[in-house]
Amino acid sequence: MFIDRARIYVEAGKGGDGSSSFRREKFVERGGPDGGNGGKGGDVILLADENINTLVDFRYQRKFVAKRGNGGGAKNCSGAKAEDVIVKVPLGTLVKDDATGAVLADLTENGQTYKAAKGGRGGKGNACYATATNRAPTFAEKGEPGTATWLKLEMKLLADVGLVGYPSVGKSSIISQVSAARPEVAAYHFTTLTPILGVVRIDTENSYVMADIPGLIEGAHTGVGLGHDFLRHIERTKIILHVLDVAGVDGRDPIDDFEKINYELSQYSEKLSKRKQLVVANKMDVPEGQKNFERVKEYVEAKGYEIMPVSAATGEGLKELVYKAAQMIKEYVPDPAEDLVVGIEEADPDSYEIVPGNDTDYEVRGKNIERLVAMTNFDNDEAIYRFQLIWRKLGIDAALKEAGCEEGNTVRILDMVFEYKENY
Ligand SMILES: Nc1nc2c(ncn2[C@@H]2O[C@H](COP(=O)(O)OP(=O)(O)OP(=O)(O)O)[C@@H](O)[C@H]2O)c(=O)[nH]1
Ligand SMILES: [Mg+2]
Repeated sequence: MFIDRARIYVEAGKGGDGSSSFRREKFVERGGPDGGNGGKGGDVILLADENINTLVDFRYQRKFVAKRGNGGGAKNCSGAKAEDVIVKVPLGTLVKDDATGAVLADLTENGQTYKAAKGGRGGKGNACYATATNRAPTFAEKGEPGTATWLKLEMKLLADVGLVGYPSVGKSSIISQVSAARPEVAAYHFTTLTPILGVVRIDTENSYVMADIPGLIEGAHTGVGLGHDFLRHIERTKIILHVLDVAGVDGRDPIDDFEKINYELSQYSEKLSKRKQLVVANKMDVPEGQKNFERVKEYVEAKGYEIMPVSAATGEGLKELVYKAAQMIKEYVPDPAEDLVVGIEEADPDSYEIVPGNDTDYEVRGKNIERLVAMTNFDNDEAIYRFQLIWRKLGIDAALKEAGCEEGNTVRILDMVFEYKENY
């Protein structure tokens, strides 16, 4: 079975908690604070590796969780950073956000990496909080949570040439003649059910990859037949070989086929409809083929395409076809707009929103405020005091009031719920 999509879960490690500790020395009754910082949590990193060919392994393992950083210790000992988790993926893996579908990365080169989940920063030890006015802070910061998310991995076949056409026009016959690929060839429609790759070797320096995909029919772009999924496979090819049964063995008209397939391509994506096309008039060994060829050629050329007569049965014209395709691949100039990776714009981390809560009157959501809550030890008065300072700095008090929050209302931030007090 051909697997080219996977859904995986990545979770980075939480930062280690900072330590709260005081020096103990023989003749010093009360030493200064010496709690060390926690270590950073492990990242989850995707790594493009040319030795990986499919996404099939992700059927067996789909969760990748990095460890948390070690906690800080006494005597200013920092906790150790947790190891990163490296996930190897094939070249050509497109990484998407599972929820939004936004493209996060396009791993096309060997060794290219993408940080899929970011380990949390270690919490600061109490030694960090000593100031002139507070020489003995008792609180330490907790580690920052790591990020976690579901990702969609998609691997498109990195073929240079895609064969498209109606079922039974001879796509598989052609690829099996020009490459070592041996797809099944038969007189019934939809013989080919999964895309197949073949390497066309011209000489030691010149070779390219051809993709044979299942036949397309009307409505393919909406998913009719087997088309929908497979059109994806040729989205990135440099050229398309549009194969016609010029003999009309099936009783269809090659010109009609040509128009219908092009319509399907254009409906599937604008990109595909603009892709360079070479029309292949197959089955020239059949007398009907010879008869139809001039008419089809005239029509196709008038539309601005080149056409080549071949016969997969006798091998006639295939050599010319293979060279012509190689030349077109060389001339291919990628459209810079096509490979644009859409970055995700990060919201201002200090920003937050106040919304009605599910089980509370209000809920505050925002990156930094949530981080602050996760990293604060609410059992410690000093930590709470620091929390309140930042809280005020962010202006959340005023914003809550503006949103209509009144004395005694409940407010949630992550898993912390508190009662709102005015002028607190
Ligand atoms: N006479 C003749 N028959 C051919 C030629 N090429 C293919 N055929 C026959 O046409 C039929 C279909 O060929 P395939 O190569 O399986 O066609 P396909 O386009 O891959 O079809 P699907 O995979 O079903 O989309 C088979 O019976 C082939 O033997 C040719 O050049 N001449
Ligand atoms: Mg086939």
